[in-house]
Amino acid sequence: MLQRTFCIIKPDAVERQLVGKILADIQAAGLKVVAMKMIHMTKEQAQGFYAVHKERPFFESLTEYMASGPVVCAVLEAENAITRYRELMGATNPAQAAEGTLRKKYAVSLEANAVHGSDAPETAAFEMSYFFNALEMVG
Ligand code: IDP
Ligand code: MG
Repeated sequence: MLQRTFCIIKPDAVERQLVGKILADIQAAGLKVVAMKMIHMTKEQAQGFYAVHKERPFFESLTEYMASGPVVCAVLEAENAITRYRELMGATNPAQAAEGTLRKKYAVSLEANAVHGSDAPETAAFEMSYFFNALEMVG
């Protein structure tokens, strides 16, 4: 099933000039970029994006971090894009991420873990529409 998923290259990775490397890995894995932009979120925008986590103890720190610098948002398209991109990202905690995954290669901590990816079709739909309108997605 041709599917779309939502990706963020997080502030720590943008700061360390890893955008090109991460996009190269994403494309090498067969995921096609169909929308992309760089933004610097406000704290409120980060809180809205991560609203699903608002009761979690790390919510305050996470949203502060996501608003701490620019990020690159993208929509990726492929067969089974959601699962494939989650596999490419690796485990949330880079200490547990498998060899070759984006988080193993590029993350610095559990919070500053380089990349975001949607975890299900419903979250992918919400996340894409949070940052992109239909005119901004090609194909
Ligand atoms: P995911 O990004 O792998 O889907 P989630 O559980 O959805 O992981 O958590 C969202 C983000 O919140 C993580 O990517 C990470 O940046 C941060 N995070 C998750 N758990 C913790 C924690 O225990 N401490 C600090 N930050 C966390
Ligand atoms: Mg998640």
